[in-house]
Amino acid sequence: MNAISKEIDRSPIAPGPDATRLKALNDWVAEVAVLTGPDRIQWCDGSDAENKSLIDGMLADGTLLKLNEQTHPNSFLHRSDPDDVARVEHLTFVCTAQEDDAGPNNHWLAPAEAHARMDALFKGCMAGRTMYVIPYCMGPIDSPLSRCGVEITDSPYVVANMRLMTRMGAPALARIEREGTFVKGLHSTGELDPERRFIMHFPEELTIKSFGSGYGGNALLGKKCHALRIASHQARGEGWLAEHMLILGVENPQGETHYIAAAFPSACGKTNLAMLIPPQGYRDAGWKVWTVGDDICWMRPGEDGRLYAINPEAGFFGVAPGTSSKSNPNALACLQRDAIFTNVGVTADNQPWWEGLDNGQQPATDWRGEPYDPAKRPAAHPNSRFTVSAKACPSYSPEAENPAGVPISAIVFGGRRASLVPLVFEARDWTHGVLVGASMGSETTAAAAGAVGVMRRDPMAMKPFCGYNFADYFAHWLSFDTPGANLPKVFHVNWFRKGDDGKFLWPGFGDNIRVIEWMIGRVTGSARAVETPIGALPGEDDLDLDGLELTGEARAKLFGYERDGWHAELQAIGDYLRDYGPRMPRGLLDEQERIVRSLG
Ligand code: OXD
Ligand code: MN
Repeated sequence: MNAISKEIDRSPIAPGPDATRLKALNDWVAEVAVLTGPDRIQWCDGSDAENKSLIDGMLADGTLLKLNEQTHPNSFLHRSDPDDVARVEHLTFVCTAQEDDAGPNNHWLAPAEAHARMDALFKGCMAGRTMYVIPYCMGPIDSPLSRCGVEITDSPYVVANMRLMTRMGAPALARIEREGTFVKGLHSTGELDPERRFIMHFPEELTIKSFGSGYGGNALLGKKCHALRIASHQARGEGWLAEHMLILGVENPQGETHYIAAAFPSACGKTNLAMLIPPQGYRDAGWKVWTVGDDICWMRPGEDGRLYAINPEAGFFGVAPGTSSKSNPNALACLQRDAIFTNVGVTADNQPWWEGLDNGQQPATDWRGEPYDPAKRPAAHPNSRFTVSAKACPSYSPEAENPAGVPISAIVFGGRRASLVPLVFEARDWTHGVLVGASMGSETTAAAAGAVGVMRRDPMAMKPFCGYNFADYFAHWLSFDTPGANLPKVFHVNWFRKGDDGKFLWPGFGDNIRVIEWMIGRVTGSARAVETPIGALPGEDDLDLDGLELTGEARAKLFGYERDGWHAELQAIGDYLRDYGPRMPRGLLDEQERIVRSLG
């Protein structure tokens, strides 16, 4: 460990025994130490001993509470500040030199002004605290698709979570020293004052500054800030894609595995889909699902023209409420040990508890540490989370560690749409697929502060995460359609269609394999579909619905296409795209107009 005294604040920090030989990194750490004035600096090596001492410290000061060691060995509960439980999109900025480069989809500040504002917040903020330096690698440590970063933080909770969510410590530092470049992420919890909270991105400088929040999406800088906002910008310049997508492998009874990347907005079931367990009949027939990732996907064309994907993360930061033996038995299996829970309730014997958990236990204490009273608040916050290593997942794919990535056969877009949108349809070609992704809509969820259940456009589920102008982003997507490209088929799904009684019409969860089987059939050419102006839909008989009881209303709405509703939807999509002005690619507008014409 590298303890330094306060005097160092006034003179450049000499690299300690654990510091790096990379001058750019030493210089940056020294500069941040002068600005923030910590009592100590700790370079994190990712070792078990380091983790243990951090956990012990957090148990001693109450940052973590130990859960029942018999039922949940080595697992902990963190209760966050009640005003710091979700991402804060209104306080998240993309600071490019030109405002138009950030686009209407982002909040923008000029870089100089943003740095000045952030540096004023950071000034002296680590006095009395330890400053942790976390080298991390997003993606398998030996993959050419991976990228590295260094997060400086004053939160040991962030260090413990980054250890589960990224490849962190000595091997990452070795790669950073070899490559010489890294994303710089500076984070402080500050006073957790919502009035003094900002998450700022400087994609042109590969820099992130986040102040005033300890919540995952705002504070674990490898995740949304680096792997999506900064990486999407970087990917545009380098010819790849950084996406808010899960990746799963589907093995069919013939033993062939197809990989699917699927974009859904936050808290719309990505983790459940990534860990799907097929119904008994499918399992008996030999179907298996392999989990590669549940939230982020980096893809680039390989030599054969296919897109190859890695999951840049090493763990899951999943939404706890609703996770049950029905919705996601694999997630429950991951959570038996070595997990960090944030803002869940606890039982009288200190087991984690959340709404929807079907294990026969009852909560005694809610997420704020008060006696559970359902009239007052739920036991678990709706955006309460678990953090756990991906390696703990029974369905974790060995291919997730493949440095070459996995070849993608299908891209799926989906949102929460109570009406209009059928269960599944296939885009006609890549350009239509890009339009389908660009026009995605979904009802908002508790993953971000603000109203829940409001329908908004969330293109490719990237509204909160695209680090540049959406018009340029759509153009970048379109640019993959080159001669020699062998691109995935593109689909749209809607697991959330409701009937007139307000209830979901599709059972979802494990039964989603029925839809996936059809998609794979479309990829291999064995499944039939009905062509419509909005894309190719399965007829009821084209999907295996054996054992499901679907009403007439359900069948009509899940497999039907409502011309008038789609006409209005396509007009609204056109208005949305045109709002971006002249940067919107003509190819996408032409595609929208083509569909309007074919709707008649
Ligand atoms: C997440 C999110 O945490 O999308 O993955 O908010
Ligand atoms: Mn997400």
